[in-house]
Amino acid sequence: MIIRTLNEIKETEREVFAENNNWVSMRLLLKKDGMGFSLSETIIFANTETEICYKNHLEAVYCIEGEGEIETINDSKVYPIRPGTMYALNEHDRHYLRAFDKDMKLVCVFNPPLSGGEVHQPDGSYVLS
Ligand code: 9YT
Repeated sequence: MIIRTLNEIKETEREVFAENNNWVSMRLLLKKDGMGFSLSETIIFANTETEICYKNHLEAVYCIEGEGEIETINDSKVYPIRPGTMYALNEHDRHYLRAFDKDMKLVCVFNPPLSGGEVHQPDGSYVLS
């Protein structure tokens, strides 16, 4: 059994900030934990826009606090994100993720799992490792 709290992983290698400071990800489960997926609590900071395209991963995201939106770049469709909303990037969808005027708190699952220190590359993806 693995038991882990946010308090324990704060200020460790499992607390990862975006290079542009748009978000912080608390990586509760990583590849080395052997679950076959990773699990993060991510704060998307208020009034930010992040371009993302996880070409090497599938990600499911569940919003528990704050409000924002996703805009898919291929077709310019906009989807509101608020507590209780889940989105799954099952087509490796390129998108903008925007948080409105409060921080947005998200629970994020990646398959394959993240290894640790991933931050977005210029194309919005994470390296597969
Ligand atoms: C929603 C999203 O992908 N945000 C970026 C951080 C990511 N959730 C992560 O690395 O945990």
